[in-house]
Amino acid sequence: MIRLFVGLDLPGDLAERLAGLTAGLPGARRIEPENLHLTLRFVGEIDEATAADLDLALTRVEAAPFTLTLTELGLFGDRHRARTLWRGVEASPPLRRLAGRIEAAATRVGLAAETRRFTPHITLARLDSVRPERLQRALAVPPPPETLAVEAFTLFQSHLSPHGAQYERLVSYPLTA
Ligand code: 2AM
Repeated sequence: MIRLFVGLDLPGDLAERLAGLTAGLPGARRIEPENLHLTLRFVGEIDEATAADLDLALTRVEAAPFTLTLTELGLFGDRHRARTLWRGVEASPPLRRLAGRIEAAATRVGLAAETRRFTPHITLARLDSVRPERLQRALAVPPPPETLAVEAFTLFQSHLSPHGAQYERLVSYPLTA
């Protein structure tokens, strides 16, 4: 079995700037710049044969390159406990289209359809029981504008460990006009 997801890799300089946004935040376990990414489709544990089928289906996904705009900082969690700090991404039509085609590829190879709404984001830090109000001041400052030129998408393998997950880039699928 192999734990996979499909996402967008980030250029190193952008990843460094994004990682810098969470420096010094209370209770934040920062994601290392080389692990930052945007998930388009979480796959989870699948067998090697299905992974090979998925790879083939992903090579057939067609989409033109496009540019993404990064948006605000935000939190997942609840009123009492923030769990994840992320930078949002504009859910533009080309991004939705690409995610939709990847979803279609995933269901074609027999994966269960994704039922959760697509909320594109780049997770920057995991938070240890931080009360959301402790982060309000940091989140109120708009982060510097950033864009991302999307010229490929990537199949990642997730390696879980007690020190946090490491994401290995397995295959890059170029977008062509
Ligand atoms: P997250 O950053 O919001 O946690 C690898 O785990 C990537 O897949 C992460 O970006 C994670 O999003 C995303 N993901 C989506 N659904 C997931 C799930 N059910 N379990 C683990 N990761 C998931």
